[in-house]
Amino acid sequence: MNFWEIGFWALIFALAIQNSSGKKPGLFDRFKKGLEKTQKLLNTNLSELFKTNPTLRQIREQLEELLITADLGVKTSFKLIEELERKIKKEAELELVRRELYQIILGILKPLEKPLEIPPDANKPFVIMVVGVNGTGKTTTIGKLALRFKNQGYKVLLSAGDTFRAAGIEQLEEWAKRAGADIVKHKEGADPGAVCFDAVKAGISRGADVVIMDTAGRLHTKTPLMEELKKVKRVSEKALGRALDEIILVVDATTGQNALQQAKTFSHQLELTGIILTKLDGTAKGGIIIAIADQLQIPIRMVGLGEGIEDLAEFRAEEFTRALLGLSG
Ligand SMILES: Nc1nc2c(ncn2[C@@H]2O[C@H](COP(=O)(O)OP(=O)(O)OP(=O)(O)O)[C@@H](O)[C@H]2O)c(=O)[nH]1
Ligand SMILES: [Mg+2]
Repeated sequence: MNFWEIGFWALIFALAIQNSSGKKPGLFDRFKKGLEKTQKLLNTNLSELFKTNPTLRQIREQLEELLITADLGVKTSFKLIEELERKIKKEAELELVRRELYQIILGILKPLEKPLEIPPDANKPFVIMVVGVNGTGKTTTIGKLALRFKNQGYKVLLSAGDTFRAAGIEQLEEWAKRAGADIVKHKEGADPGAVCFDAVKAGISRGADVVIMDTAGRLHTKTPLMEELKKVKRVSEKALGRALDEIILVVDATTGQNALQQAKTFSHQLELTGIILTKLDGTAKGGIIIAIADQLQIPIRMVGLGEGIEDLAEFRAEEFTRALLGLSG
């Protein structure tokens, strides 16, 4: 081989290695991994059941139990089964049940698929307020979103609006550093409205593309939190001179039906534009997303699939439902 041939083959080899090792897993694979527990719960039990040549009634009973255990909630589970019964009248095979379930679940989720993006014609800065009860993953999700927007080429500014929890400000600062975003903060105990007012003003004067506001997360049953959040919203809108672009509720999938309750309460109090569901990776209760979508019709924007900064995926109904039901990608 001459010099050029060696060079050519070395290049091909290098490209092949880069392709095989540097390729990020696709959305379906990420959902598949994240939804492993819920998928196993549904599929292992269904497969076992079908080995016994079950009657339609047995299928119905077992499926009812499984869907409720996967946290679809009684109402949504019944609705699913009723629809399934309309389609499958005589003999049911496992594959047929799974395919029909896929279509029914997709019918619920697809209309609510709306990943969180900054529209090309958005006013600058695009302002996102993040709310939710304590510990659901708001601050972590803001860090993940900051990186996502940063990677899309946007200038990102974070607002340390959780002045209530000790170390809440430092935690957001840490995420800002990791994501390469700017931050506006006051001291612990400061008025969160004032922090967010300053952050929006800073976003305008510094030419930020997006401002993401963290907020405190005491229990949603306490009125003062809702009142405080409404005030933060009012004050930020005053600074912005228009309505906020997004008010996103973060709910923790591992809390199952509580997550549904939180979504109900928050949507009554604030004009939510969407939900981000976190901690799908650690739970067999991934079905909660279907219950929320079915009963509240609030768009599902993103899902959290781990604690790392990259562990945030846009919600896509087809990939999600396939992964949930153990169908191939
Ligand atoms: N496994 C997993 N853990 C997550 C995810 N998102 C957040 N967490 C973890 O959940 C815990 C709480 O996250 P935070 O971001 O502090 O939650 P928060 O809503 O800001 O909490 P408060 O500020 O106390 O209201 C942390 O340990 C996070 O690492 C996720 O998608 N998957
Ligand atoms: Mg927080």
